[in-house]
Amino acid sequence: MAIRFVTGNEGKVREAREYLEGLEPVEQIEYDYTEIQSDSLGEIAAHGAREAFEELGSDEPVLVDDAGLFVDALGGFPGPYSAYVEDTVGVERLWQLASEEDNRRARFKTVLAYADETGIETFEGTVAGTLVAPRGEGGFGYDPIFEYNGQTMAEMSTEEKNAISHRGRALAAFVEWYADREA
Ligand code: ITT
Ligand code: NA
Repeated sequence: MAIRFVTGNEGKVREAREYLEGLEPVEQIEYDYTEIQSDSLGEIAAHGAREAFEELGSDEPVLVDDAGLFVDALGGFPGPYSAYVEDTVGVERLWQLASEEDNRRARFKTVLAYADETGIETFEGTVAGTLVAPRGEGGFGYDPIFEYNGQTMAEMSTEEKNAISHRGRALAAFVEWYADREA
């Protein structure tokens, strides 16, 4: 059965489609679920998935992805506020802020929440990397400033990014659970 990925972000959809190819079709749905105020990406995603599944009707499962970039030297900023910071100050200026620090380590984290008529499950993925001056044309969001193993995520193909990224790891946990459940 098709999975409805509730997001306005086409980059997330591209990555999920690539990862879930051959398992289930992924359909993008734009539905403005309530993003509750919380420090926990898991709570935000689970709440959103439950609401979307209930409000959208039909028994097709839904997937919600709540992600954030956590900069070590900035106390985890922008974290759950990453979308807001990207829209306001932008990626380039976040890099400028981080470049003033000796410690340029950062983590990307995502929580996928899957909801169907039996309930909600969440899957988490994290990747640690280093912030650098922007490089690369691929990916989306903060990818040009996030380096892993010498390459920014914007320099990777979707497949390469999925192999190491927070989202790829969360998708791997999802697929493991999903395949077990179907068996
Ligand atoms: P939704 O409609 O799914 O909420 P969004 O882009 O608003 O889409 P989030 O609320 O999860 O997504 O915000 C996360 C922020 O982090 C946002 O600025 C994204 O562009 C960025 N982001 C998320 N995943 C990323 C990734 O894999 N690489 C780079 N930036 C990412
Ligand atoms: Na969002």
